[in-house]
Amino acid sequence: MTYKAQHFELFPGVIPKEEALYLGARIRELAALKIHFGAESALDRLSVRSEILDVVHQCIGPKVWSIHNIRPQIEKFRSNWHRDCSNKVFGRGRDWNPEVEYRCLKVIMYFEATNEPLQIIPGSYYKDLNPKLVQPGKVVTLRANPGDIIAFDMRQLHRGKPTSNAKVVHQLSYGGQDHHSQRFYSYMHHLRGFPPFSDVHREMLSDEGMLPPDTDYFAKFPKELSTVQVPKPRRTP
Ligand SMILES: O=C(O)CCC(=O)C(=O)O
Repeated sequence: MTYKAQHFELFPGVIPKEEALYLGARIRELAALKIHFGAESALDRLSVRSEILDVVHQCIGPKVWSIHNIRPQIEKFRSNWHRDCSNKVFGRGRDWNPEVEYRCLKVIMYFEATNEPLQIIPGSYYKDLNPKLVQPGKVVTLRANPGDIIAFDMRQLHRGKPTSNAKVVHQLSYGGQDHHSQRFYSYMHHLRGFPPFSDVHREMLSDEGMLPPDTDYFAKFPKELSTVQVPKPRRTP
């Protein structure tokens, strides 16, 4: 089924497997040297890579901003069920207004993956589903290989599944050029303290018309602060 139908989709072979494995190895090398992954501009370039943008446009339409990237991760463990959107509690906040299309998209790029690295609860982008009460048969488990992408609506409940070897992933977030994206961008960068895009990265995004404004959304709409939960600032964003 397509993204349009279910608000998530696995896109196989978006970048060639050899390239994915090369980038995965490079990420491991940098991690071993304790070098910040931001130093690797090949990863920043993925944000504007045409094959990845084709996927993004298929899912959420043509005019998008790049709203956040999480540094590449090397991990093996399960994460808890969660939503990535800024209004994490179902029905609370503007992310849940059914009259305004929600177009914030998480893209997980797999460089190395074994088994089935991600689970999603379909329908949780519009239904108040409690993961503890969802029947196991209603959970979708996705398999991904190096070079594959899993893209999903940020409101969908999802969790990383443990894999036999550590998976190496890079998470990219995109959104329509609208207030949902401004809110998410501001939630991550102004409230949660993730660093801004580097100058080189900003230039790349700007050239593609994909650089969001650096507006502090919550300074403009302070009442909406009551609809978001802000974890303690991260020490190593
Ligand atoms: O562990 C994973 O691969 C999923 C990560 C995830 O769910 C997240 O960071 O939002």
